[in-house]
Amino acid sequence: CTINTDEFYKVVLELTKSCGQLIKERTSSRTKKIEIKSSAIDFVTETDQEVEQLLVEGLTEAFPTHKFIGEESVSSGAQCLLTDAPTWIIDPVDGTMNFVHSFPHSCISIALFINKLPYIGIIYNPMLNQLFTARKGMGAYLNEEKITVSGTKNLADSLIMMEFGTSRDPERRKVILENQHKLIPQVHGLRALGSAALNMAMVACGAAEAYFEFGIHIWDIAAGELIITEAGGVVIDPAGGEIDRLSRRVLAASSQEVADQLAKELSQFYPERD
Ligand code: LIP
Repeated sequence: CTINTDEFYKVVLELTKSCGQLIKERTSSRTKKIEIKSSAIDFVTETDQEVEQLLVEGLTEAFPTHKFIGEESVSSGAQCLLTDAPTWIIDPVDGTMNFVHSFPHSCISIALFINKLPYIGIIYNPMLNQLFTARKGMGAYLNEEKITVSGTKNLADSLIMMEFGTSRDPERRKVILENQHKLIPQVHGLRALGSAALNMAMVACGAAEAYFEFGIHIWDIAAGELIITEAGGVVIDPAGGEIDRLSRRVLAASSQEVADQLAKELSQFYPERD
């Protein structure tokens, strides 16, 4: 049977928009309260925590049986468990380092999974007023205008998004540098917005051809996956083959062809699973 997500979508969209205003108001403040998480360059701010709490409270009030995987709840000890139950997967501020520096590329990333599959995906950057939305089988949108991937089929014609991550692990750094070294002479260019979700949104709207990263978590990519696939792109494992959402690895692209060509070039890194 088909699942009607109208009410879920209506509620989450309102909550996301109002939490976005909070992020926007706070972004230029020079006195953000910052704490360190997994490494000296992995931060959480009081805004991350507050936004996650507001989203979880609002959604729980509307849908008391729904489950959650939230970045900040998991880092304070909650389990990262994806079951068949309707589950909201939340990154309250994706691009926290950008937010800390008032670099205007941070967003709320929120997705609803049911039976372990994405049904709703929203990525909202309130600083630049970019609202990316998708619902299963209903297409992808930027500020209510339909978007599609660029359709590029050659790696040589591609703009590639990649990241430096929030870990200073030397092995990971080596792989990142190897991949830059290999790709620079083969593609149009490399970019890093500092937010997995916004990198994926760029692929979805045809502004970039691919994005890959090792070390992300399911909350960084959950909404982006649906937005990209609804826009006509693909999301796979960086070594090729099906995405494993808890493996902390992702490759998203404007076409299967670009995805396969990129996967073949990449040096691989396998972080510890979630
Ligand atoms: C960040 C990602 C970014 C990645 C960082 C981090 P956060 O999410 O969006 O792409 O490089 O490792 O995971 O911590 O700002 O929500």
